[in-house]
Amino acid sequence: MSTTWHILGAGSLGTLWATRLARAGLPVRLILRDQARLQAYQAAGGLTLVEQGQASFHAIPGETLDNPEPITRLLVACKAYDAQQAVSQLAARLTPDAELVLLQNGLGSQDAVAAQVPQARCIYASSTEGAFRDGDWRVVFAGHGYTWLGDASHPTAPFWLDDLSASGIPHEWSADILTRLWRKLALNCAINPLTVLHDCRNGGLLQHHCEVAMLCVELSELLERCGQPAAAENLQQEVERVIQATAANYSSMYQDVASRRRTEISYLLGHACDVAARHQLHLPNLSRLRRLLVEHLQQRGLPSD
Ligand code: NAD
Ligand code: KPL
Repeated sequence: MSTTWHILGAGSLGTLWATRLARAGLPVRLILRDQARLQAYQAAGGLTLVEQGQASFHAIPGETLDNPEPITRLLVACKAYDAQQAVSQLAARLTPDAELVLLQNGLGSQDAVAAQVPQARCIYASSTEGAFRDGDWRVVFAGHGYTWLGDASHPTAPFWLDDLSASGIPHEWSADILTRLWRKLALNCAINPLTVLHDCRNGGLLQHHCEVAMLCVELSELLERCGQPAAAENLQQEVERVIQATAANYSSMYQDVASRRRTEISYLLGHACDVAARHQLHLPNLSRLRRLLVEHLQQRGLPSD
């Protein structure tokens, strides 16, 4: 009998995982915030996955955070700023051998979650898949990608990666997950805030080559200082490649600001600046970028943390 996948965070990525796992015949349960959300979900009867224009319906059972059933496998698919609090609400339900998969972008939230549940194994993930919701309980699979998973303190891959293979979720066990997360964080720091401040698509940054280059120099210095030299290798080249390859896209931070959603700034640029300060590293361009971004968010009445 397969272990049930509990999914915490019925948003874009959580429902993208839930529907694919359920489609493969695996047991899945969605954890909703409260009784009102559960009732709304039950009225819909399940989740709809839209993939290449084709919609499929999945009647996945739902429950609230305070359901008494124990949890052995938990996919945490909340935003970085919600993950710690959401997991704390479930801590008492985790079995002694519980395993958590943390899908949050950036860094900082994963360690906070792991400290909250020291008895559980926390597996960190970094994903380049893309999904968005086009209605309540509907998810559109927008960008095929890859998910790397790893556990910096325990190199053995869990046996349940087979569930991901069976579900068609492209993935790889990574021995250097922190390097991957730092590299993605650096890419996001070099691109996303500038797209917000210059009000442009990623490709618009081709007009701001020097600004991008100066950020890459400082980000590389930071990565080297905090023990991640591999994440610093050819960073500027990679940033330029991503800007070219995604020139027509708006960055995720740009989209958050445009839709007046809270950004994950504290786990991206904020985390980079905080770690630099801890290492007494003076990075003037990165600090200025953070200050300008915070001002920009505050002027628009958006949270700046
Ligand atoms: P989302 O906002 O669509 O979904 C998060 C969900 O968590 C929401 O439904 C929210 O209501 C729920 N939630 C928050 N607190 C909760 C609580 N206490 N109890 C129950 N539910 C709670 O976010 P998303 O786009 O799926 O992103 C999740 C994470 O994955 C982020 O860190 C994001 O950066 C990362 N990510 C997203 C994508 C993507 O394409 N969407 C791609 C790669 C990485
Ligand atoms: O991941 C991204 C994002 O928009 O969050 C890219 C496309 C790499 C830009 O930083």
